[in-house]
Amino acid sequence: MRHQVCIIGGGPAGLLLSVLLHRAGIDAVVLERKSRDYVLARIRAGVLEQGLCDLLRQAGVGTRLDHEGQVHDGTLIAAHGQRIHIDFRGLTGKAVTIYGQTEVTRDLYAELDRIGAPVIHGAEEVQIHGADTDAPHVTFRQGGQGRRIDCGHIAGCDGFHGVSRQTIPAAIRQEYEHVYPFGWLGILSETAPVHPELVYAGHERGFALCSMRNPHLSRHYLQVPLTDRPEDWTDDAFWDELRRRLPPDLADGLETGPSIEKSVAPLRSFISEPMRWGRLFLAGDAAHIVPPTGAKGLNLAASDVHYLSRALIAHRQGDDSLLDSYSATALARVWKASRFSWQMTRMLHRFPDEGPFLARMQAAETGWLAGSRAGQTALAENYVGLPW
Ligand code: RFL
Ligand code: PHB
Repeated sequence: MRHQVCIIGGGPAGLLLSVLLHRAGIDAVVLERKSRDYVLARIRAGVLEQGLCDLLRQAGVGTRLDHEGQVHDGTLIAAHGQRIHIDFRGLTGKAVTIYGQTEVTRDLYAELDRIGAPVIHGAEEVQIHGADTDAPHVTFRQGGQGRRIDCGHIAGCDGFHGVSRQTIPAAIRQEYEHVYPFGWLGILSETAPVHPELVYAGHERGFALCSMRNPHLSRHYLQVPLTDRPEDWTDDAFWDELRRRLPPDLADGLETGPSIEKSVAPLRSFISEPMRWGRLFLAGDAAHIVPPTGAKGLNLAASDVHYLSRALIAHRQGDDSLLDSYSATALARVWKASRFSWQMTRMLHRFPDEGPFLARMQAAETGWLAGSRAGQTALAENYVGLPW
């Protein structure tokens, strides 16, 4: 089998890249280890920057987003006794859109079906060969049978645990990692959001976030020790703890109900450089992970895909300059978003191993933010997304 581009991983990065390439007349195949149902059952990000929304429209998958996505002009930060409304629209002229990653993925699959672009599910033991040569190929097993794809370029969109990054020799790879000493316990419930905007709450008991997917579906998170498992938390215990961490008026209005999903995710910052080795290009979580506090994971995957798709399109027209600058261009944005996610995490969580000094620094930071238009503008500018 031969395809111009072989995309490893059928998460949002791989699927979006495939749609964009096909629209430009480039033939790409996606290899995904799991089933489509499995991929669509994953509950993840919910906040889309304008850049990602525009890219989805450009990919021809913006219709449902424009109907069902909720535009949020601001967010509420309730921390250390302060209640700070960050007016994205007033401070930056931009907003974010609430639309679940699951829905983005569903729309991308529908579009790939419509245009007849191949996605191979159940691809096991994927291996990349000759990425540093002019004739790379990928092998895998499907239903017990060995298969091979010859291609011009390979896009490694297979997430943090994928094979693509590991294919780059260790001597070439430089990895930067910061692991946080806690995780987020998240639940999805068929309840009304507690507030029209997202609420980021910093409390001495730990961080909490009230998010949503639509007016009848809420997504809430609590900072928990890394040792906690979802089954350690009953729904009642979750709601009780969330109430304790919210400002009293919001806690009083909190609608509770049974959880329909519950999971714990560890928090880490991770960046692997470079994002290119020969004809292999990494995009999304395969190259970097951010803690979810700044809602940047999915959005960074999208900016990588934007840079990579335009570089592969330029290559077909005989121009390799964008492929050559891909890694540096993508990483420059990745580092800035990682800094923002790290700083938001640092400002709002309880760090169990650090003493009262950090707590006072956090209080000073939120106190400053509450009274500073410059501080709020800086936060808003990063939250709505730095330019691509
Ligand atoms: P994905 O979504 O991880 O997709 C990678 C795909 O590659 C497949 N795969 C392989 N396929 C073939 N062969 C292999 N060897 C393979 N290994 C893996 C996987 O099955 C999968 O389908 O990466 P992508 O496309 O780069 O997208 C990135 C986003 O998914 C990610 O940044 C965000 O979801 C991060 N993230 C969150 N971001 C937010 O902004 N807000 C959130 O609330 C939020 N919650 C989360 C998250 C990430 C999580 N992960 C990865 C553990 C919650 C979780 C649990
Ligand atoms: C979510 O809705 O899942 C969500 C929103 C904002 C974040 C992280 C997750 O910062």
